Amino acid sequence: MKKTSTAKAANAANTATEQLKESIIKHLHSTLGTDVNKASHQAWWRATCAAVNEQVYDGLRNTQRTHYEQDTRALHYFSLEYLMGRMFSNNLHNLGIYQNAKQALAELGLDIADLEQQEEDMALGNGGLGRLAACFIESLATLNYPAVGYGIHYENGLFQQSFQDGRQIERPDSWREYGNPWEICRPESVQEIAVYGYVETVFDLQGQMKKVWHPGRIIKGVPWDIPIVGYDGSAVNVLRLWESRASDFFNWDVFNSGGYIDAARENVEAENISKVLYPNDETDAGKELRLIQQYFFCSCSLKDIIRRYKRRHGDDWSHFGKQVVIQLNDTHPAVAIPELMRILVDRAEMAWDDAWAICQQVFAYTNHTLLPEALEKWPLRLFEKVLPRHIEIIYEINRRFLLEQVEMRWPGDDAKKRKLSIIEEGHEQMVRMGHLSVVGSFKVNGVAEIHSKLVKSDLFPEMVALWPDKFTNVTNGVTPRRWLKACNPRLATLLDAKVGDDWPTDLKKLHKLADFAKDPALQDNFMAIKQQNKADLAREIKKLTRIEVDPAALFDVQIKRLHEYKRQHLNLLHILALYRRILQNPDYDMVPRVFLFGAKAAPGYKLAKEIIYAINKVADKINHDKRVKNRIKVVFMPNYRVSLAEKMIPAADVSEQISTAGKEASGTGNMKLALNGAITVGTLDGANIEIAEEVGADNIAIFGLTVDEVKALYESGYNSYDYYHNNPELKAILDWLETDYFTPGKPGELVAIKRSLLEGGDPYLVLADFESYLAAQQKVDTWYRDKALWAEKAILNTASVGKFTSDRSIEDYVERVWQLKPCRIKN
Ligand code: GLG
Repeated sequence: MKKTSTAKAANAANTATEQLKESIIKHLHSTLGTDVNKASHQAWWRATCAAVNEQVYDGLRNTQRTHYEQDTRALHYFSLEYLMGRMFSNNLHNLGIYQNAKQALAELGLDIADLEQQEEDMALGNGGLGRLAACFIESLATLNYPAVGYGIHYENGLFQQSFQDGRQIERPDSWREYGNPWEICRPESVQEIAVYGYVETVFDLQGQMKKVWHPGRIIKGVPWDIPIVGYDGSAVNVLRLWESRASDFFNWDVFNSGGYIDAARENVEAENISKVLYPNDETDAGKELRLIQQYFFCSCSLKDIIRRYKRRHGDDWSHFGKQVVIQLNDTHPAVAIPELMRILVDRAEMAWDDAWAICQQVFAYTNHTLLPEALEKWPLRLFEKVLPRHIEIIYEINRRFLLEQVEMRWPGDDAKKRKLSIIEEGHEQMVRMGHLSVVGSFKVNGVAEIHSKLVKSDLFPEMVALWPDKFTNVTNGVTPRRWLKACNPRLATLLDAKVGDDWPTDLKKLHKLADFAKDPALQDNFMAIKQQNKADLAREIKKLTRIEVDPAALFDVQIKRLHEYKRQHLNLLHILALYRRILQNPDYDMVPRVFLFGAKAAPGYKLAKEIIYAINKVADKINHDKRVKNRIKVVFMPNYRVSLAEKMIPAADVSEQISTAGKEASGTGNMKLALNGAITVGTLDGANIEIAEEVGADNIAIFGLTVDEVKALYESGYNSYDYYHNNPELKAILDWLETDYFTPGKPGELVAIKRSLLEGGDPYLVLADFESYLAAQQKVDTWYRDKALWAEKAILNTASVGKFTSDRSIEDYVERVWQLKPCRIKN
């Protein structure tokens, strides 16, 4: 019985492989217009994508039809960023045809790994916020929730990074220069939006006052759809990204009056809107183009949602709030709130209160950071110029809020009004997008327990007093399909055998592994896989940097955007301490370590770039110093991005999560690394706290000040010089940076770091945490010497982090915010 069913399965797989092979060749001929004899890897890759798309599109049609027939309530995720990475292997895995494709390609004489490398990363995001959006839309499809992701179809994603003499060089990232096989242009769903101009007050025949906006410019939004394939043959949802173009209608006017050149110029200006992603992470851009980007995609998306709603409900708005929920990914899309009000009040001629009631059913807001420099504020003058009607609407939202909420609660308290007003007073008036988001949303969430608590206590305490039920937490998560199954196939296969193959959709199942954590056989298998992954990465390191590293060494990984609060320079100080100890004691006993960094610095963030430079210079010195005898290697991997993360994470032994407590809202790299069996060296910050709860204190190296201690230290007056003078090792290291030891003939080149830590006041308490950090690293060193002990800890990390699947995050959102129902897709 068993035998025949296995035979049947094998037959089915054979047929699937055969069909795929035929389809690939068909597409090589008819889509790519080339032949097996002369096709490049690029052509084979594209032909394979086209073959895969046949199945993707089936799912897409079925999903769209089912959603329409059942008139489902749907989530609309509004995000200025989606950090998708590559789609190829994920689509294959999620369709359940990875092995078939691998086999089909092998029979055609091709290695699937070579084809995977053909795809450019879709890097339409900066870091955690954009990658979270990507994980979420994948989980939504997997869990069969009706959902659309909305964003911008940037022509250039996050810049490509290289190093020249250790310094970061940025180059544009034209990811779709030769087209992208995963996207579908939908000219039938083009939208037009307006900006600039002026507002006229008119009176209708009944004497009713009306506001009429006469726009200064019309811009066309062209939608590109990226199908998002759920795991295990579930739904195929859509990520809809808007590209800006000059409006045909507008151009003709100028053209007819003889202004061909002017028309061409306006064309360029319109197209600039979706030209480039702002490369800032955790800082506010505050630029006119950025505001227009935000408004452009929000307005296009709202019109798209309304068009779809009207197809079913016509002008009856009474179901809108039941059918539509919009999640604002940070404040970036907050302008959607006044835009929906404008559409309802000015266009649909709805009474203000009715329109506001709808808004308050529709919007929810996720806060991703407490850093003041990231909280968006727009100069009122600029807002007025770009969106003259919206600023009036914001005034009215604010007037009612201050009158009906703030004044009722704190009568006569002008200080409260000043603090809570959406308009900030001062020498330049500003629109506070965080305030607007809270006032306009029915739910506000932070992204980890501690962060959500701080959002309430430190960021919006008065808003909490007004609306205690509005605030909630949803701890972030990551998709185990990409971040384990696809990126770490060796470990995935082991897990299939040990806990069953349904862990990708039920990550808590990994907990079964904990029972075998002490089993020498499992330990051997687990660590052998880690070893192979490290050997693969070592080859990649050699290829990218020409540096040779020993896969037997401990791989210590810090991968994330470069930012002072993330403290890559604390990591550097540890490296320098070890190096100095080796120079002072040639026999210094330490576990050989490879320190791996991956990070892009915002092009305008000077100190971040100095930190990259310093790490590269120190790396160069240490890697060539014979006295080190390979006990330390330092590698800064160029152009860190999703596809590089997929190679680094499976090979990590240690995960560096060392932000100043209270600064990292959650982190998600911490989750990916622990899931792949890395041991965290981390502060009690963001989701590290929850990771520590899950894996247990013995399986994580926690160090440093807590959030409360950080606050107390700031309040008592932190003086970093105290640490400098009291710790001779620390002092020696910082002084070292001032010499020309790492930059021969050019003393002082690395002094920026020392300056910021001393004269600069050390805003992120690097020196305060230095000693405790080194102690934690010493502990890790000791653990690593005991192979069985280390294996047990690594296994327990993988076993214990089931909570951090993005499926759980999505279920939390559904329950606490979105109130959606899953929808089974009919074939
Ligand atoms: C933020 C935070 C991260 C968080 C991510 C996703 O800094 O801590 O994990 O969003 O919520 N701006 C970010 O990347």
